[in-house]
Amino acid sequence: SGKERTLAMVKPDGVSGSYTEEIKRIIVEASFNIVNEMLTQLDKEAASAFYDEHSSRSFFPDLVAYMTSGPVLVMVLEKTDAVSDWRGLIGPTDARKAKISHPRSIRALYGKDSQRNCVHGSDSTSSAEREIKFFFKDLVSGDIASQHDEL
Ligand code: YYY
Ligand code: MG
Repeated sequence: SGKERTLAMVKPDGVSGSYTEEIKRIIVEASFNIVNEMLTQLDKEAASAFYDEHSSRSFFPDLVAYMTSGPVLVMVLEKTDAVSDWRGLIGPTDARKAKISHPRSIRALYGKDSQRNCVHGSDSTSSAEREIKFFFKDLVSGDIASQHDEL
């Protein structure tokens, strides 16, 4: 099929703020299929590896501390143009800017600032492939039913 997959995550502020159900409703209403999901807790090593591309940035230590501060919900979303459509739904990185430029985006609705922005989305198809493998090692293609046993 022409369908594409992307990695979505509700970050610690989203889970602790009880926004998960509202975010999942937005996802389903936008015609994404949630093909896998997992509630997990990142440790320092995992958060650092996930955001490795930002390891030299000044915000990195704070980002890792935030990402390890509580559980996250990771989801694999599928639809045509999943990567760009999910990025469009979540809005700009800085939730304060999102509230002005994209007021109906998920980051505008539930995020707080450039760090506590509630959700993640892969920024390209190659990032999506890496990030899906990062969390769901066996979910490369084909049968995904067995993955649900681990929820
Ligand atoms: O892909 P996206 O999440 O929209 O933004 P990135 O520029 O890739 O940054 C990843 C992540 O890093 C962002 O979601 C929050 C955090 N961050 C930050 O804490 N402070 C910044 N000034 C920029 C990004
Ligand atoms: Mg990014």
